[in-house]
Amino acid sequence: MQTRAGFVSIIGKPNTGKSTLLNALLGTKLSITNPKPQTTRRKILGILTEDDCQIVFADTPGLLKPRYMMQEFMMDYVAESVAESDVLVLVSDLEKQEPEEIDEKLLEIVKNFKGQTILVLNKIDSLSTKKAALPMIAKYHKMGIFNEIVPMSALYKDNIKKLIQVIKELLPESPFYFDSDLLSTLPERFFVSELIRENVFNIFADEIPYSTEVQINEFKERESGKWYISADIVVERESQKKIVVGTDGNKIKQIGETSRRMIEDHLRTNIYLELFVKVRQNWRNDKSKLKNFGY
Ligand SMILES: Nc1nc2c(ncn2[C@@H]2O[C@H](COP(=O)(O)OP(=O)(O)OP(=O)(O)O)[C@@H](O)[C@H]2O)c(=O)[nH]1
Ligand SMILES: [Mg+2]
Repeated sequence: MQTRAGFVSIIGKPNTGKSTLLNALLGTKLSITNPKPQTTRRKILGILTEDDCQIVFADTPGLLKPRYMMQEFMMDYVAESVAESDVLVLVSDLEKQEPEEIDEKLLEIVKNFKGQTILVLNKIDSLSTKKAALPMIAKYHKMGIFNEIVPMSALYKDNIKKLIQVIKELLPESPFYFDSDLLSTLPERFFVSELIRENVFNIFADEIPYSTEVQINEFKERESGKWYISADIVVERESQKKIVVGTDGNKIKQIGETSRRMIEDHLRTNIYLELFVKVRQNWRNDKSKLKNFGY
């Protein structure tokens, strides 16, 4: 059987719904999502395999102008992902109008891209009628830089099948790159650390989510059959550590409880989770600390 396969990068500004889209495409939660921008920090690979086709998606951090080193690393992931893609999916949010400058930068990436390009106009559910998306569709159609434009809602999976069909048709004929039962090439401990980080995003406002990284120390099966996971929640300053621990440890307890349930759901097994809060001064701007975190 002649098969199609290829690499597809999902790019766009922060908070446009890229990770929600990846999860909707795969029908499972792989990438963490949050109403706060800059949730995704790395390239999250997710593989969709059907009988005659394999689509290797990469969810990427939202495009921004870097203000510190971690954001520079984040933008490196975007560039690297785009460079190795056959198809680009640019996700734009119908709900918001965002700064012109970044728009230009994204359009520049699309214009310079050698492969096929799709514009996803996401969050159509937030418009009063679907027709309200027509002027946007017309505007981008006129630009002539997209092979396809797909208005949709990643959150409600509206038009998701159509998007998969469109991607399939743009993929080159090729053998599969990965085993057909593989969902991602990232290790389980990465997904576990992300679930804990998602809870930090859920629980804290302001700077804490942006100053936090999660590192898994141990991930092993005990004789009892229960998995033991120990992780560090790393912040940048002592004052932040106090906030994350909370009064009498109430916040860290809350993070532990919700994370444990989400990890158990994800791994489909019972776990014992131990969390520690650590301070690594100014880690977001420290190359060796970032490298140590795997950036
Ligand atoms: N109404 C609506 N909300 C959506 C839709 N898709 C995503 N969202 C919401 O938009 C917010 C951001 O979603 P994410 O998937 O985290 O966005 P992202 O583009 O990955 O964001 P970064 O990783 O920060 O760049 C979340 O609150 C989502 O629930 C949609 O189709 N409709
Ligand atoms: Mg994301």
